[in-house]
Amino acid sequence: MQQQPLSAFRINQEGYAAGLPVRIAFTGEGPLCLKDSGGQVLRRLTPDTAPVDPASGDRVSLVDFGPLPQGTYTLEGAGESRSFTVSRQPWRAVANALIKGLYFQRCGCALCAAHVGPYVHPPCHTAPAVDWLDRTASRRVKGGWHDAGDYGKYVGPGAVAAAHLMYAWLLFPEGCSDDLNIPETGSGVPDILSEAWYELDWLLQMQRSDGAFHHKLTKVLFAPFIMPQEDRETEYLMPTSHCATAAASACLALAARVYRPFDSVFAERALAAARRGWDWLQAHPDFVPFRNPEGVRTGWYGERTDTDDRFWAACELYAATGEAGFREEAEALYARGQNLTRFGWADVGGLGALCCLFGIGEEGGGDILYTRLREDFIRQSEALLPLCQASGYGTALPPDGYVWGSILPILSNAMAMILHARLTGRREMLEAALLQWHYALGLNALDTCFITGFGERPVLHPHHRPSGADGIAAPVPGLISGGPNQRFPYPATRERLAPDTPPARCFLDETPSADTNEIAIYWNSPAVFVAACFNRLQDEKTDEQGG
Ligand code: 9MR
Ligand code: ZN
Repeated sequence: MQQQPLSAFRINQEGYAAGLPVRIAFTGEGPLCLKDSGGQVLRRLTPDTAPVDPASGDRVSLVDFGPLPQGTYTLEGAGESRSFTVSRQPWRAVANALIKGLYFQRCGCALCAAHVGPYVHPPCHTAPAVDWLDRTASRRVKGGWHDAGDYGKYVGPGAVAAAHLMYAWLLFPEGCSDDLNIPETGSGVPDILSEAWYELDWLLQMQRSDGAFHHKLTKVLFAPFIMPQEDRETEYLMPTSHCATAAASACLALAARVYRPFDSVFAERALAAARRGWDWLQAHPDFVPFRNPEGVRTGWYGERTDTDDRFWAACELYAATGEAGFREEAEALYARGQNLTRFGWADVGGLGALCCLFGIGEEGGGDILYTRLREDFIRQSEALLPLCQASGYGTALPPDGYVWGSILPILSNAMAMILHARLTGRREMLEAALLQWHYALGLNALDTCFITGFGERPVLHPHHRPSGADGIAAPVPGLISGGPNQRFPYPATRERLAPDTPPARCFLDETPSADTNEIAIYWNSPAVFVAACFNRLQDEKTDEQGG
């Protein structure tokens, strides 16, 4: 599969929604025009000479055509043309696929043709897991999602990913469709919650009898590029950690709230586990960072502090129980200073804010956890707008922000802007968030759709073991690539990129490039949140337009 050359027009390759502004980027010179399907010129303009965008090195103009009626349109300029469509439901399929992407990551069960077409495999990783610190102890740990391109399963990242799904459903239920064709479809539980449950059930099994959570369930080394059922070396329950325990407790307390209407027994189990996790944290106040044991080379997921994780846990436990003790803990942790706009595996202050603002609310949160926190959140997220404005493509990332998995800060910032817009009604915040969704789907320096199976120029060779080993040319669909990374590229990636490659172009659509082109559950999950938001909004707007 050969990619076409980069176009001077960068667009959302899955199209645009009627009712939401159509924005495109133009890297060419001279005039451009927009034509309708009959060839009639609707708009003609000559962008000012654009300054060089520091992240990409491109001279790029962002053009805003405003909302357009449904139809097919053609852009012409710089000697080329490119078409896009505007429709009522442009992102429904991709939003579904992003959730379904997590289904493809399910461990311990067979993936059958009825649900995954050609991407079948028998159950994987079914042997008992051995306790790293007590090799005589072993037990079967079932389920969970493979973390990323590897087959490891990590508690903190898994908890964050499941939380993104639960919050997507809590805030935008209409944006999460219920026809994913997973085994649970039609069960009465929304599909997105059934998918999250698969991870939550695994999380519960990762708790040790004293309440702490194992940091991860992995092997000593990453597997070669083989199918998961062929990966038969021993999986270990690695030592416990503060961050894993706090994140799992937060996530399970949230689950208690979310699943209560569907399965009260499960909700109670989740809450009891969250409480035991919290009690362990209280009994072990001094943070100890997780380190990979000697010889272990699988993912580290190291963090410098657990204050944000504890803050999130205290908020969720308060939201789930209403107990004053949790509220006081959350207030005290908040007083120590929290970044409220981050939603990634390492920084979860944003999830605490999400809980306070939309789960606890004004009455329960009072002066500190609602009024003050809300002001603080609005102030912190305000800073994201100038970040977008400073970027040629409107991307919510500074030029030096292209780290491993740059899609995470981009989508995490989109989440913060969406919440900001929901609190204040500020349209420009929502439109800036929408640009991040467009980025993921092709409006970027690479003219690449970062979601497998979608767009005209999709990622074709993600660093993903099943995609590499299944003998099928097309990668597993619905997985989002980590994207450009200028920080610590692997020597092999570095060799393939010119030394002066601008940050937003440090990307290789090649299987070995884990540092730029891996996929991960916690990159799919914020994309699900953002997709659910825009899947919903455009419905409302098109209805207004009669659309
Ligand atoms: O997402 C992680 C990224 O933030 C780190 O910079 C990178 C290097 O430590 O690791 C990433 O996580 C990987 C994990 O360690 C193992 N599974 C694959 C993950 C995605 O690349
Ligand atoms: Zn597996």
